Amino acid sequence: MAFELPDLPYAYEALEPYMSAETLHYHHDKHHKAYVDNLNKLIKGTEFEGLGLEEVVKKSFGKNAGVFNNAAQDFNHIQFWPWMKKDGGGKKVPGAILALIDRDLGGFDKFRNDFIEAGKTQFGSGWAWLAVTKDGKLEVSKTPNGENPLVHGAWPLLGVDVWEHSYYLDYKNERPKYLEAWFDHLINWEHVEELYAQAPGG
Ligand code: MN3
Repeated sequence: MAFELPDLPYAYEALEPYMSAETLHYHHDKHHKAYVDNLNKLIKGTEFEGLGLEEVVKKSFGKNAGVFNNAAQDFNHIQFWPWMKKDGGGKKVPGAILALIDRDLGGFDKFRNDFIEAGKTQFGSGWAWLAVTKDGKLEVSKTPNGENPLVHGAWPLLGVDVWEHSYYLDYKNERPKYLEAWFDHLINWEHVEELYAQAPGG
C-alpha cells in the first residue's frame, strides 16, 4: 500500500499570524507531498515496499539515501502538523511532561532556551528535537536534513522544522524569531503527551 499525504489537522489560516496560510500551502501541499510521492516511487519493487514508515526510516538510514531522506521527512512532517495548534505554546505543558523536563532538562526555562538554541545553531536545513532516549530520559538535540531521533535509538516527542521552507515567507532570514514564536504560540503540548505515551518501552 502506498504512503499517503495526511490532511492538515486544522484550517490553513489557523496558525496565523505566527505561521501563514501561504507557508502552510507550500509546506504541506508542495514540500510534504513531494516527499510522499518520491518515497512511493523510490520504494517500488525494493525491500522497503510494504514496510511501515518507521521501519523504512530505520532500515534505510545509512543504506539508501534517497529512500531515507524522503521517508524520514514524511515521518517528521506527519508529526510536525499536529505539533502545532491555534493558541498553543507557552507554559501550558501537561504536568507529567513538565515533571520530566524538571527532572532531566533543568526546568522549563532552560529547556525552552536549549531547544531554541538547538534550532538556531543547526547549520543549514534540519530539525531541533525533544526526544526520549531508550533509557527513558528526555534530551534536546538537533539533526541535519531529514535525520531524526529514531535513527539514534530515541523516540521524538517534539520537533521543529528549521528548513527555510518552514519560515522564509513569514520571517525571511530571521530563524530565531520563527523559533521563539513557534515555541511560545504554536506548540501543541497534548500531542507531545500522546507521543510520550506511545514511546517504545515507555
Ligand atoms: Mn519541512
